Amino acid sequence: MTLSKHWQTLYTNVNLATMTDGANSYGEIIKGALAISEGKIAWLGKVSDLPDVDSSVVDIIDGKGQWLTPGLIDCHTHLVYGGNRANEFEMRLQGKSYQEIANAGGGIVSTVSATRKASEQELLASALPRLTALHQQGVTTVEIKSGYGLDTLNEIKMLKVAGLLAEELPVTIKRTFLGAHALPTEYKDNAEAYLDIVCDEMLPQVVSENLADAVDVFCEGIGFSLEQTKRVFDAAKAHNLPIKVHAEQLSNLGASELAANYDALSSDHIEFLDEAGIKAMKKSGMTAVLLPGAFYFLRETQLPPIELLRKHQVPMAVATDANPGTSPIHNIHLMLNMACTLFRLTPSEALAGITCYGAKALGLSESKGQLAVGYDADIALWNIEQPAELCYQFGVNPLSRLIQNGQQVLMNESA
Ligand code: DI6
Ligand code: FE
Repeated sequence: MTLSKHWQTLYTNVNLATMTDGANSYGEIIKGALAISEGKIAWLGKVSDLPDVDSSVVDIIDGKGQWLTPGLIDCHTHLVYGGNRANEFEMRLQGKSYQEIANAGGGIVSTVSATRKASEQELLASALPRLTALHQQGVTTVEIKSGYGLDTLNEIKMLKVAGLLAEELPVTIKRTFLGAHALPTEYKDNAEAYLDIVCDEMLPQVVSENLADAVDVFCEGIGFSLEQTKRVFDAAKAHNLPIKVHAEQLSNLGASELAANYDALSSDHIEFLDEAGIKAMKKSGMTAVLLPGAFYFLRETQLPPIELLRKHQVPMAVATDANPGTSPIHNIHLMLNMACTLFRLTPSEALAGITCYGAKALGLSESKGQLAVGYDADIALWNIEQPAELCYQFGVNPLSRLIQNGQQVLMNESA
């Protein structure tokens, strides 16, 4: 009996970027094949090493020399929200800063009022095209944060909508509770009382309804202080939820180091991260999530400490940060390009950032983000001649097929 008896699908005559070697290389297999069984990758290797395959049982697909990569992972988004902030975009172009707009009652809290007004159905309808855009670019896993409800009812509503999106599209959704994103106006001068609600009311309810896979905090001058962040981390820990943090985006408050003490999954943004923070992240096995869309959109000049992250071998993920205020960009291909052009990542580092390290930032590195036997068969087929094309060109979509859990979910003949 050959192995292939159990296979459902075999992609043959493909090149593979397995992404099993971190950012060091694409983990290439040239003239390869990949077999799927029961939603998992069952075999991969050179075509010349393929066992006999019974074509009456196995669906054989000729990849015609195209490239397979893991399905892409966008590990940091806020893509469920009401309204938009084009007006603030105009204000910024007239000279106001993001912080000035936030302090004047715009910014996150303006999206909060639009999100509170929207029904579940309205939020679902507005989020769907954003998720569809990512899906059509080859994304098979997306993380979505709450944080525009800022009261129990509306935070729960956002997380429910994020869950409903997975019924609309074949995308794996991981949800993150970001109740500590900003202070709602009704608690303007009373952060501690708001955090009582976050920790003692929202979080227990989110946990009891199983609505989140992780907890995040925006630790920043315009967000929450280090002490306040610690409160939320303690509450997350008490509920056994993994921690993520928006840290060191506009200043260095030491939130990455704090998060490292809580064995957090990732610290995200990190333009102002210092070497002490990087060492702490390395020690606790955290992932650095780079968000070039927000850097670009805010016209930041402080670059994340890429060279130090490399030196200390902290894995770097890359994500869209899709949100209405600082990264209204629902395009993972553009993030690949920006990670290279703005942050000087190599194409293999950038691709690792939205595959194996995107998975790691979500605690999924054992099941997603790599082409390896036993991993989920979330796979993208690209009409490209070399993997660097995914980073190099932008605006033409070379995705020709997308497979999620072993099922083909997209096919684009014209790619
Ligand atoms: N950092 C960000 O980039 C987003 N949230 C955060 O904590 C911005 C959210 C917004 O401006 O709506
Ligand atoms: Fe964010």
